[in-house]
Amino acid sequence: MTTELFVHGEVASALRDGHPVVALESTILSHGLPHPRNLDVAHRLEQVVRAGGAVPATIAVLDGRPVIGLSPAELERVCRPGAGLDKLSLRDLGPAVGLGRSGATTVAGTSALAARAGIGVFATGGLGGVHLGAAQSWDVSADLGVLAKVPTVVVCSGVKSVLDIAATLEVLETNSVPVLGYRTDEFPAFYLRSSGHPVAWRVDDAKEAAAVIAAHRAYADSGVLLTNPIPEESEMDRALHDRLLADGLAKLREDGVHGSDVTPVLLEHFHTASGGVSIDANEALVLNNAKLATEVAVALAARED
Ligand code: PSU
Ligand code: MN
Repeated sequence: MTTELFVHGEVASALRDGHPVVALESTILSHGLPHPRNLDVAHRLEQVVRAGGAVPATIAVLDGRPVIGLSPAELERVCRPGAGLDKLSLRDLGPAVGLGRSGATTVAGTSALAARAGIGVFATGGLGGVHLGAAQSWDVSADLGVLAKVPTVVVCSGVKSVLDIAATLEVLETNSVPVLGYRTDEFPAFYLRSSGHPVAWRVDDAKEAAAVIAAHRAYADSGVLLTNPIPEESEMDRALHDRLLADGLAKLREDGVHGSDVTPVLLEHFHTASGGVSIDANEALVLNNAKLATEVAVALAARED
């Protein structure tokens, strides 16, 4: 067994030369999007990062080895139906590596590995958060705890309204994680551009975001959350959204789903019950986040500090 990271050659040389690198997670591919769309999205995410002038590094654990920057064959493996990949949060990395397993990494798992590799900017779709009813279930995603202690920048479209958004924002505040709205004053709700909850800080371009991130680094070891609303033309109809949400929550209760299965089961419900509308929305927002993350990584690399 080795706990060493396997950093793909292209990623390693970019890091060595101070060129911008953007980390991408794999749970959204293996557990969040259906095949073969997931592979298409995986390729397009990497293309968006390259087109913006950075090197993409999709992250997963394969056969007990944390891989930073999946090869085309590895990307295909992660997206393959029935690949049997576990969903790996930070608590799962030790067991997966120690036992020689394979799994896709969540925001928590990806951020932790990316930071170890020296990659500070990471793009995803939605962040995990405080689940509705958490006062009883204690279901609070480890994504929040990792943002509290890992110096990462997570670019996402907020959290889904299947979560308790107000409580999620409180936990981020408690953990000294600045939440930035990109060209918005309101925290986005994934399929919808706004949750109705204000963000504390707003930035209007990547340069401003980079200035905030660089300054934050001087005072704190926590991460930064840069929230980017779904593009207007891809926003989901609110009535459809509300119906899917109510039905999805009822299904969770009926089927007794809990723990790490909650998010994948809800996503699957959204995808089938909307006839694919939610998949289009998901794809549009994650590509848009990869584009912004790339701009921020480029702006950070261009700074002198
Ligand atoms: N939200 C999404 N799509 C996703 C996830 C969240 O819209 O694919 C995934 C991410 O990998 C996130 C994880 O880090 O679910 C959070 O899961 P949990 O709530 O079990 O921590
Ligand atoms: Mn959970």
